[in-house]
Amino acid sequence: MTRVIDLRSDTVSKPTEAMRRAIAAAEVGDDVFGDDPTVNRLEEMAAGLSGKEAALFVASGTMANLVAVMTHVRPGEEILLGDQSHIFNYEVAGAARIALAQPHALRNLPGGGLDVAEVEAAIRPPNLHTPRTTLLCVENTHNRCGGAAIPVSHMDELTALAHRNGLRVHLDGARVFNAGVALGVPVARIARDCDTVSFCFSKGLGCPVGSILCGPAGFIAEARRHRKLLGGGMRQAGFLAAAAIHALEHNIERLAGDHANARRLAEGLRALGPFAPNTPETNIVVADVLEGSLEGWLKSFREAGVLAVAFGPQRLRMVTHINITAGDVEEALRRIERVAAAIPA
Ligand code: TLP
Repeated sequence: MTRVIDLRSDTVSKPTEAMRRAIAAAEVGDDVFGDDPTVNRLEEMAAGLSGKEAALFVASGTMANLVAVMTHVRPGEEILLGDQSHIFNYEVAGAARIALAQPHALRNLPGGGLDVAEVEAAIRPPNLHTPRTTLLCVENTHNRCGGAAIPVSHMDELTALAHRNGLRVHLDGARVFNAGVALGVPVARIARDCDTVSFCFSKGLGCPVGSILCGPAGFIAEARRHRKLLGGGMRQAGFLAAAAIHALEHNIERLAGDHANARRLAEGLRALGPFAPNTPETNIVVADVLEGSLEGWLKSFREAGVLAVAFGPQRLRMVTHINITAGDVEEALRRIERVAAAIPA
């Protein structure tokens, strides 16, 4: 039986033996009572790493972003965000349906950022008729923009503009540790002027479950109420927090290897002809399909034991992660090459 090489997402990774031991050994308590020592330790660590006062452990990146938006805005206020952002495209319109915010999507630049003049023009001056613009959401790394790592200089431009105009800034940093490794700067520097930042343990960091929202202590206290409202108050969550602590201690530096694997994968795909991949800055490869149908390719890949996902009408995505070795990338490329050779020109 051929081993399946699963590149659908970094969310598919399974815990290492060492992480499983950390989970089994976790000291736990009821976190809704504030009694779980492992969750408390994780929240302190995450606050420290992101340069914020406090943090809140949540079930998912989607919950982190929703709780952030609910806590930042009052019903009827407007949030500015990229038209390629995860919050706008993939979170079941939670910001609109549950936080009652009006999302105003602005064109994402190819590198995942936003045009400063377009952001400025979108901020509404006070007027009886218009919604108040109160929040700017930024995503780094940027998933749909091929895992682009947004440089600190652009983060600073956007936060300065937002703050000059009285807006707050939330960073969806689901993969912000990939950004930190790619840019060679601490996560606290990337998020320095963002009011809040969320990041995921269940992606490149290799955990089974969990994300975290970091920000000022008062904000996090209110966010804790919103997490409870959403049904996200977990009890002996220390089992999950233990995995996250293990990941923060062991799985950050290794992300550079995932990035190298993604670059090699993109290079190999490009050499085949029918695909036009990005030049990955982090662990995400997106490739336009130039010949043949996307569905046809995905099916042939699957039959050859390589899993990828559709990421647009004629685009596929492959993501490297902790369970994918450099050898797996070479094997995936060999399988794809065989598939491509079998398809008549
Ligand atoms: N992204 C998933 C899918 O939903 C597309 C993936 O496989 O990449 N922010 C960003 C930037 C994300 O990429 C994701 C997940 C989330 C938030 C949401 O995280 P979860 O899946 O934990 O709710």
